Parts: sequence; C-alpha cells; structure tokens
Amino acid sequence: MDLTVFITGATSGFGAATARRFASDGAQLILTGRRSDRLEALKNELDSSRVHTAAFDIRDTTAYATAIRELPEAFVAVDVLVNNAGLALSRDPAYRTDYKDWETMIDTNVKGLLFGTHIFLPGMIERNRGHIINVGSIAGQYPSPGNAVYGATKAFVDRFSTNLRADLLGTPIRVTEIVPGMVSDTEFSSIRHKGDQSKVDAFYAGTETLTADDIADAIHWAVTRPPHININTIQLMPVCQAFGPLAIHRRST
Ligand code: NDP
Ligand code: 8X3
Repeated sequence: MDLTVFITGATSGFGAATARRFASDGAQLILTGRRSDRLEALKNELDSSRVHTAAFDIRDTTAYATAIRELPEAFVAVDVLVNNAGLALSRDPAYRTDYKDWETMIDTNVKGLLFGTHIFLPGMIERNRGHIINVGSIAGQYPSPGNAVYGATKAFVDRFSTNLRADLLGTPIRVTEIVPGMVSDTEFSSIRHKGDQSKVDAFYAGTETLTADDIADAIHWAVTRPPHININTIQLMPVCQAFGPLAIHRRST
C-alpha cells in the first residue's frame, strides 16, 4: 500500500488497532501519543523500517509542530491523517464536574484535532492527495447524560468535518467522520472513570460492545474506497445500544 498514515492516539485502543490494520497492508505509519514506551513497543511489533514515532502531548502546539517539522524525509508527505486522540473525563452531571476536566477535553478533542489538520491540509492540497479521518462519537450526535462537554467536543468534530469537506469541494482531498458507539476493549472507559474499575464494569455489564478492531476496520474501509468516493460518515453502534425516548421527570406525589 502506497500510503503514509499519521495516527494520533496510537498508544492504545482505536489508534493502535488502526496502526496494525494499515501495517498489515504495508502502509508507512507515523504513530503518536504521549507514552513513548508504548509507541516504541508498537513500532517493534510492526515493520519498524516503515514506522516513525513521535511522542508529544497533542495540547502542546509547539511540541506538535516540532514533531511534524522533524519528520524524516520519507514520512513528510502524509496521505492520511487519523485524528483519533481524545478522551472523556467523568460521566457525572455537569453540575458535579471539575472545570479543569472540561478544559482538558476541549484542548485535546477539539484543539488537538484542529492543530494537526491545519498543518497538514496545505501539503495535501499541494500534492492533490489526502484524506482526513476524524473520530467523533455518538455522544456528539444524541443526547448523552453525563457527557455535556465530551459530547459537545464530538459535536464540534461532526460539524467541523462537514464544513471541512465543503471547503475542500473541487479538490480530491477526502474527509470522513467515524462515529462510534460504545467500545469496551480500550483505555477510554478507565480514563473516563478515573481508574474506578467498578464503574467501568458497571457500564459494560451485560453488553457485547464494539471492539477497537471494528473501528480500525471502518477507518481502513473508508480510506480504501476508490478515490472518487468520499465516505462522509460511518456511525456504528453495538446491537445492544440504541436511542432513548424524550425524558420526563414526574413529581413523586
Ligand atoms: P484510549 O484511551 O484507549 O486511547 C486514547 C488515545 O488518545 C491514547 O493513545 C492516548 O495516548 C491519546 N491521547 C489522549 N490524550 C492525549 C494527549 N493529551 N496528547 C496526545 N495523545 C493523547 O481510547 P479509545 O481508543 O477508545 O478512543 C479513541 C478515540 O475514540 C477518542 O477520541 C474517543 O473520544 C473516541 N471514542 C471512543 C469510544 C469508546 O467507547 N471507547 C466511543 C466513541 C468515540 P497517550 O495517553 O499515550 O497520550
Ligand atoms: C463514547 C461513546 O457510548 O461510551 O464516545 O458514551 S459511549
């Protein structure tokens, strides 16, 4: 596969699964995240000559820009940017949350995603080749109690993806939003519940959720469609998850 794929959040979950999926096709990979040991382990697991790693915090624009500036020559022409790094912090109602957590989600899920996109787009336009994959969430599309800000960051990803595609009309650059429902085999829920395993277990009890490989497969499928097809959105949920009705709170008397 003659593609160079830049993946944010490749130390775990969807990002690592996506790296493995594209590596099996022989793509060149740039893997990023904060934990360099995880990045190195994944690089060693894959064909390391086809992998470049860069450890940085996506909220740190200077570090992100430096990582891009320091890409080895063979990895500079990025064809696919997978904007995947992100997190939710807590499932508590908005009035019981920590404001710092709101800022962290906005800085990571919104601003982190924007920064890389802004840097890579001009090169894609110049080369007449490129695909931006943005990882949203069903929490950005449907009412989602306990996700006031997390859901809002993913609603941003949704509208940003649509508007970006509108701006790119007339170019061959593609934009796809991947919109997953619940996935249990990643670190996401443990981070959301701040390491409280009992809350993680309670959330997934009795469910058969999607897997990180399912998401990687969706990303890979969107990227490997013929160049005249833009897959706008792939929204996927496990069969055990669906939508709620409008809610009504009734007085107890
Ligand atoms: P994981 O927690 O397993 O992976 C998240 C990845 O994001 C990690 O590689 C982490 O790397 C990276 N990341 C987080 N914060 C930063 C940061 N400040 N700087 C750089 N990298 C960062 O979660 P998932 O794989 O489940 O989630 C991936 C994406 O999918 C997220 O955007 C999430 O919101 C979304 N999503 C998840 C769902 C789920 O149910 N799991 C459902 C719908 C959407 P490191 O810690 O090494 O920096
Ligand atoms: C998170 C999706 O269903 O776990 O992005 O709230 S869900």
